[in-house]
Amino acid sequence: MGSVALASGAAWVLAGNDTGTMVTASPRLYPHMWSWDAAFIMVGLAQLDVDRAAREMETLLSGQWADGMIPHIVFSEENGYFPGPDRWQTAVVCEHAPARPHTSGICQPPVHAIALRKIVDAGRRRSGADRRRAESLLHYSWPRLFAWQRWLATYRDPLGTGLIAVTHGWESGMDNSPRWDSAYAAVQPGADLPPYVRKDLDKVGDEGERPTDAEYDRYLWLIEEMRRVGYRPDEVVRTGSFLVGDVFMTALFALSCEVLAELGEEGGQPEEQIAQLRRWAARSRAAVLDTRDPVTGLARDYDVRAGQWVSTPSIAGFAPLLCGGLDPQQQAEMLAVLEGPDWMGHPDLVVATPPTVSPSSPHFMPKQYWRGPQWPVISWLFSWAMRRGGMYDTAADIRAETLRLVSDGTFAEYYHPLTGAPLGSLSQSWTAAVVLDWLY
Ligand code: 2M8
Repeated sequence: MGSVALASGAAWVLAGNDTGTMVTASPRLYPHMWSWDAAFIMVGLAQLDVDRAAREMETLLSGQWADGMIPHIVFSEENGYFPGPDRWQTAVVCEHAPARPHTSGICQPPVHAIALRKIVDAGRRRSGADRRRAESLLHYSWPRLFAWQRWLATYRDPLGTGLIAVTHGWESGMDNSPRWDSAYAAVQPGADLPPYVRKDLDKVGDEGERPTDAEYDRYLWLIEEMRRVGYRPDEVVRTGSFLVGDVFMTALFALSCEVLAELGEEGGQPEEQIAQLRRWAARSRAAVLDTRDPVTGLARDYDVRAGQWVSTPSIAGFAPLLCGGLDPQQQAEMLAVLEGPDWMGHPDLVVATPPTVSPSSPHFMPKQYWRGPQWPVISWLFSWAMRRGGMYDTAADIRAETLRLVSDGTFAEYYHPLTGAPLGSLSQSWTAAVVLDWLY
């Protein structure tokens, strides 16, 4: 499929998934708004329609909790996803959760400042109404995104080092990555876990592309623990069975603090808050660099409950390339590993983009969700951050190769790295959105 057809196909996917106030993450599997999906969707919408992109941000922020957390799901009126509002019961047990819209009670990676950057830039490139809309969105969103970053800095830095922790694998966005296997192994679902029925399995081509039932029991048990402490962020961190310093999330936190600080300078926001964002960014960037494995040089997660590093290699190992901070020599070395034969340069890959797990690793499962497939949205994120960090060649290569991967026009959630077959949900909004950004 050529670029023009691909761009129209991508716009068509976003229009098809648009309920009017939200573009759902996908038509059947994910009929709601997911926090980080929404940010990438805004990046795509900004190229098509600044006002529509701005409304997407407003919908997301309508679900923001009173304490600043942006929840990982803002629910639509659809009933096709489990766990839905009845299971989460956030507004029933937590005073910070909005009564409407219904939301989940955990968060996802903070990439929303990147979306705001994209909408503001798109508005400023145009004139009149678009520019005014973007400037007023900046004014409206900035304090809210500041509150979101502050929530993470306040509640999710259990070690006090700037390493941002997740309390559920879903918060990382990489649900069943082998990064979380050891931490999940220690989660014992209680005998009183209320029964449930999954709704995801009949919505993908092959059940083997989704997490297992044993994994789902743990996902649901962690939610049950949180519900029982009323989703109070300090209690969740103090008592939950799962607490891992997530190096990928931390890098995105640092990056977003910087981007938000820049937007704040342009938009005349309070100097003290801008300075605070820069302090958080510096601290978390340093925390990311401190996680590097002395042998492989790759960044690692830290299991706070077990008190140990998680050395399972995954795409998150390249987190320093997202937030910067490496010296030129170290950066060149890390890029060489990423582009080398264990990762993007692996001879069996159909396209040279980062797989979520190295094909050389014993953990690699080529069609299983976050255990090996290539995710166009992750490629976009690396490409965007690399351009920002001056790694132009790799950024351009990743863009070109991902566009080759998605040229089948299915806009799949993820792709089989060894065959290029589309996997998971088709017509996945964030895939379409990042393609649009690249083609405009
Ligand atoms: C996937 O996660 C959800 C749970 O949040 C699921 O499997 O039901 C992940 O890929 C996540 O990163 C993504 O935001 C979400 C919606 O696309 O789906």
